[in-house]
Amino acid sequence: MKRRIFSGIQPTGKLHIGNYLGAIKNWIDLQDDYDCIWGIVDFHSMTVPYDHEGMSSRVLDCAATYLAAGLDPEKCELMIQSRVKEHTELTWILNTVTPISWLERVPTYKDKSKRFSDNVNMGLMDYPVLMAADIILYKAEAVPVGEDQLPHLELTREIVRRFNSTFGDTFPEPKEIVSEGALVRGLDGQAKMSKSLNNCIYIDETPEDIWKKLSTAVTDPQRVRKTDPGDPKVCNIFSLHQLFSSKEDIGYCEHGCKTAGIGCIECKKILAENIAKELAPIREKKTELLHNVDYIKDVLNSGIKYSKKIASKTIEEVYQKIGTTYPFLK
Ligand code: AQP
Repeated sequence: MKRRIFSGIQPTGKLHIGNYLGAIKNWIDLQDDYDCIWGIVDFHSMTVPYDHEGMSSRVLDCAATYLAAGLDPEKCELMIQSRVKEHTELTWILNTVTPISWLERVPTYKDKSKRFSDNVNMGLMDYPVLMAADIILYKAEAVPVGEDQLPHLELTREIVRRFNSTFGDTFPEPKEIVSEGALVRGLDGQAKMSKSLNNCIYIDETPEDIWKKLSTAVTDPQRVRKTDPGDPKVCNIFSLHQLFSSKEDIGYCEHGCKTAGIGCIECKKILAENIAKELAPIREKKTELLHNVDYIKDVLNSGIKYSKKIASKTIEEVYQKIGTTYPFLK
């Protein structure tokens, strides 16, 4: 029996290279060895203001991106969170063992309640509990995530411990599998690359657009003129080279930057070419897939069916544990 893992991405917009490196690429590497369920976590995406009319096309876009990037439905399951109602059912139950104080200290809650201060809703605060439910509903033993998600996962373990000690051993404590592109910064060179921050290179970006975005991206702020030597360690463009470029290109740019042998434009051009080379096949495959929506529909329906089977079994067990089976009704 393969060990099970679950992870998901919220369809808040087109997926970017942070999602690709921090999540999807890692998922592809894991799909041979684990029983994998990859979610499109649409209920999560409702915790900040969103365009409800565009939800359906964002979910479809997300599924097409998963498949185009290399997730193989022969090896893993793709599903939509809201289609497996047990996710929200378990969230409610977990809410009853989760102190509010645990949620108030979550970094993304603090950040998003500042950024969306006119809509600090219960869902935003409850986001980590829904995430815990997503994972433990499938009794997933591990969760592949980027570094930004580690506090959420720690909270999941705390919730599991609280549930198990209150109602008896039910859920395993999920471990993290941290990906290589653990935290991709945005084109501003500061914040995490985020769909909601307009600092992204999207996975389906054309070579022209990749270049347009990189050409104005922030580099080492101390390097004002081409003749100033730069410091690759503080340059986000160099961090991206490490994720997309060959050893030779990385060495060439590192040396050229430190010695002022090359300027930032040349360094960015090499990066733009390397990113475009990696993303081009995904973009092409995605366009092809979006012409075959029936195929995407079949993949999702099959993943939803698979997930529901496991989810309903877990909920049945949870009902036993929490005392809501009511034999007198039978
Ligand atoms: N910049 C990033 N670097 C590395 N990994 C990242 N991930 C997201 N951004 C980066 C990884 O992608 C998975 C889920 O992402 P998500 O879209 O569900 O949530 P998010 O982290 O909130 O992503 P965004 O783009 O920042 O969305 P918005 O702006 O809508 O909140 C996770 O595995 C995460 O680690």
